Amino acid sequence: MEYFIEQAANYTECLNKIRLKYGDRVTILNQRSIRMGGFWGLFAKDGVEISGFTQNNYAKDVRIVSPSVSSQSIPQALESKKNMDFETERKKLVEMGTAGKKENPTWLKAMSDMADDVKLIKERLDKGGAAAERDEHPSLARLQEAMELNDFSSSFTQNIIERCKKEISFEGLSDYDAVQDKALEWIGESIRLYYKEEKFYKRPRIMVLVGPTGVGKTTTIAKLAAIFKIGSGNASPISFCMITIDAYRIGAKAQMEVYGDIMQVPVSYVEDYNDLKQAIAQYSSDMDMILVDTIGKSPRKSIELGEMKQLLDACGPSAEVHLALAATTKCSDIKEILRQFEPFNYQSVIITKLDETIRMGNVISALAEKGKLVSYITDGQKVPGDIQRASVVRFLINLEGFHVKRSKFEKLFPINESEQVQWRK
Ligand SMILES: Nc1nc2c(ncn2[C@@H]2O[C@H](COP(=O)(O)OP(=O)(O)OP(=O)(O)O)[C@@H](O)[C@H]2O)c(=O)[nH]1
Ligand SMILES: [Mg+2]
Repeated sequence: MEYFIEQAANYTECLNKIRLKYGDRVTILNQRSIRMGGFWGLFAKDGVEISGFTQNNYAKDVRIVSPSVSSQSIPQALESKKNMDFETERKKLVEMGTAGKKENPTWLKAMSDMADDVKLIKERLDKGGAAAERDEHPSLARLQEAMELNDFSSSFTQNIIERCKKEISFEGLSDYDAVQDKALEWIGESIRLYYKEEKFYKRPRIMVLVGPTGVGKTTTIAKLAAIFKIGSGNASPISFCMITIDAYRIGAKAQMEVYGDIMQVPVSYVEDYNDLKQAIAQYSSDMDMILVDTIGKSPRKSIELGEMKQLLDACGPSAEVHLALAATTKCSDIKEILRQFEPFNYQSVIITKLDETIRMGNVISALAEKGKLVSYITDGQKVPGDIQRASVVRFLINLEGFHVKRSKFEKLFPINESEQVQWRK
């Protein structure tokens, strides 16, 4: 009996290689995906490694029995396999082979247990052990972990990791600080901000907020109203009104009335397309801006969303639609909401409830993958205080486990001063 380890580009090729060298009477102990060649996962190619032993007495066909490492965790198992003393293993197998007559129940039980272990290891590797097995550079493994901690999607994370491999030299990778700075720069570049110069707005500027139930649309409308009432940055205060089509829900009218009273601005309630058209026509002559709050509909109710879309058509084609989204939503749900609200032709996304999460990777990944722009972020229940113009740095500093050099990133991603919200004390 002879122990062997063979590598090839794929499983079939590897098996052929083994058959050619050792014939058909071999027992396969283990197979695993590997990266062949290169350093630390750089320039390496995917491949397969099969280990086993030639077996003259028992095996008729190629078959899988077991490695003896399965009671360990996957990283431990992989590590101990890497460090395996093959000579000792070989001796163990020889002993098992000679002592292990087919009729020996202890031997058969051991073989059956080991086969179960192999199955377990394979399942675990299929689920996620593969990443641990890839033999990534320690800095890249650390970066990947940090990104996973922040709920970045796996495709977004992989893009960043691959970019590091392509664009950072081997020596460069050993400086983790520099690697995470580069990664932050690329993450920052993926965040696209919505910004439109004042001169491009048609008067009256109509701003509509749509979005799922309870994300903070009405509260955000009130916060925006406060910004326009007070004036932000260099912009002077403007005249505006609020319209809501959320007149039926218990408390909705009262909520809007309270904000209207605080802000001393007119509030209108509309029920259908004609009402809305009439209200807009009425306000158009003396208002600089009209803020339209909508009913929170679950993105799953596409028929109701369709009705709302028809109603909002009354605002005309120049109306600016913003989609409000809670930062606490998971990445796949954000992508689904972005898709469901597509018929509204929203120009930007407003991220609400930033204060309720420490993870921003979900939002950043989903917006980048769907190519969406972000205009405002809100981070608390206080009206008017908790709202800001979206900025790349604001997203970056929210990331857990990254050290963000604020001044460096503020230079890289400057904030347009005139657009900043400046609250008067
Ligand atoms: N923590 C936190 N809470 C917020 C934020 N914005 C809104 N809220 C709270 O979220 C809850 C729902 O806010 P609304 O403004 O009524 O949400 P909505 O989207 O208008 O809800 P519907 O009209 O029912 O769809 C309220 O309790 C708000 O105070 C925020 O940025 N952070
Ligand atoms: Mg509301």
